[in-house]
Amino acid sequence: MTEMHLDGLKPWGGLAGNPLGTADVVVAGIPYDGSAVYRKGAALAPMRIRALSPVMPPVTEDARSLDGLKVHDMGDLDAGPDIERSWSQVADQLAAVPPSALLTVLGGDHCTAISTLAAQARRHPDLAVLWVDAHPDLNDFSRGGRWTCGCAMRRALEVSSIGPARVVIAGGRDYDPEELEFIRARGMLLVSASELAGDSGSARMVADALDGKSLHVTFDIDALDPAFAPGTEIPSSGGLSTRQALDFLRIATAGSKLVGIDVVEVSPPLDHQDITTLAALKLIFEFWGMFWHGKR
Ligand SMILES: [Mn+2]
Repeated sequence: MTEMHLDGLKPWGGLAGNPLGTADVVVAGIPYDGSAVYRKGAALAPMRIRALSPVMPPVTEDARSLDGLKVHDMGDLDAGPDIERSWSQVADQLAAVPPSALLTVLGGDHCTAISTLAAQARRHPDLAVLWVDAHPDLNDFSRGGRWTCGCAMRRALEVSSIGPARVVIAGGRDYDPEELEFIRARGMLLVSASELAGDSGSARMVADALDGKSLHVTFDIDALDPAFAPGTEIPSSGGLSTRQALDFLRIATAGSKLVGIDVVEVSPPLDHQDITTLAALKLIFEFWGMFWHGKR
């Protein structure tokens, strides 16, 4: 692979380096992929995302500056070899971030969201969640265990006490029958990748469901089509373009108070010329723009 020249450029578009107490955005990595059953590699994502973060200009795609946005990067949090044992310690560290800051977590496989959502539920008791993913991850038991990726949301809801009705799933296209059962029985809103690709009506329906709520977005990069994000544990065809995902996020979160995002399942060893890492960075910077400009 040809390495990128980043001489003279600073991490996170030059926005980082502020103290935790005054930061508008706090970044943390969870370099863990012990729950990935198909292919590993997501543990290397925080390092790669950080390494390439200097290429991002502190300006959003709609030509608005992120100047003044204070970012603090607290580094990586150690989940050890087994998230079933470590999720609460990781959650404690994230929960200590002042609630006024937008939390930005770099996974890890999707089971790192168990810690992230547990922390967010403590920081924001009225939390709603937008789960953007090709898969709902709602199995009680999947592919040999209860703490595998196919169970990530099921475990996260259990340990965080977030009610399923407070979660919207978007971008879905691969389901286990048990998951659909759970979604129907709990009255969850599921908007498929096909519906999102169709027109903006389904994005506005999601916006209605999330209106006025403190919102955390957990973004599994496999929500994007493999053409746009090939470096992931289990690519799923028929997904969103990065363009569709950004437009969806903008519409769906317009009426919410944004409190955090985690981007998971980026797997640098499976990537091609960093396409997937750069897609993750684009999502993060545009989300920061939605947060920053939405506050003003
Ligand atoms: Mn997932």
